Amino acid sequence: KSEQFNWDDYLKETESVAAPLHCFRQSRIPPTNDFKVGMKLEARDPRNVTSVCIATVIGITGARLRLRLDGSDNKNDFWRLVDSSDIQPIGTCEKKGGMLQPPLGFQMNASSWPTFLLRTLNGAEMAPAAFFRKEPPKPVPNCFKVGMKLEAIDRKNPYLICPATIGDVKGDEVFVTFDGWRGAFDYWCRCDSRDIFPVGWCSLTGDALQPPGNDVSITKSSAKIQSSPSKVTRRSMQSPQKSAPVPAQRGRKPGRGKPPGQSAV
Ligand code: MLY
Repeated sequence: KSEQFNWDDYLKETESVAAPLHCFRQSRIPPTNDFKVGMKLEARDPRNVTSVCIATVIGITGARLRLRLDGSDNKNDFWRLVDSSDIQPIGTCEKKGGMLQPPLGFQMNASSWPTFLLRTLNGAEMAPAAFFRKEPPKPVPNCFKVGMKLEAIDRKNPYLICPATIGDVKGDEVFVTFDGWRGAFDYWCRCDSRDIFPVGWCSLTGDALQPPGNDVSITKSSAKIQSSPSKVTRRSMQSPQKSAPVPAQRGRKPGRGKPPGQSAV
């Protein structure tokens, strides 16, 4: 029933261009993902970035892993690329003279951490070192331009990757705007963020790219397509009144993007 989102058509219909590959801190060919659910690794605690913790692979999605810190709850899962510098094989921390830390919100008494750690690692299936890929180099300088299209992680729903447009550029930062969502999910990030991908990324990794939302203020270029009714026109040119009864799972309040330096995480 719902037509498949197609970048080639969408770029034509919105008269826009894809941001060039070399703008992104992503490998030209997405890294292969050999990890399996249940494998353990070391990961930087996203809520306490000075800590390296034990994490378990809870899910696999494209070139990303869904991770959960051992000893933490199931409400703080996070996603990392297999070539992220936030993850490493078990043993790396110790080799570097560091100590594995309990995650923020460790569910047991802090004094039970050493025992918990031993039990967690005993007989654990550790992800082989060869599965971890080297992080690609930083692109220099920021070569994004306003209006360029990309695929971006929705930071409020980080399992989702969505069609997006560069809304602004300031120094090393870009303003990522989500097509069809009226600014509610937009954020500023560094141009070398690992959360943004070139057009076509999801189709290469096998991730499901979300279709654009229904809301009007999709992109500045949407005005151009008023004369040519098309798939995109239907999706993006509805009047606000018409698009008001959106499906429940899309019922977010419209909001404004944040100014630079306050990127929503
Ligand atoms: N359940 C979510 C879905 C919103 C997703 C928006 N992304 C795709 C930009 C919500 O309505 O909050």
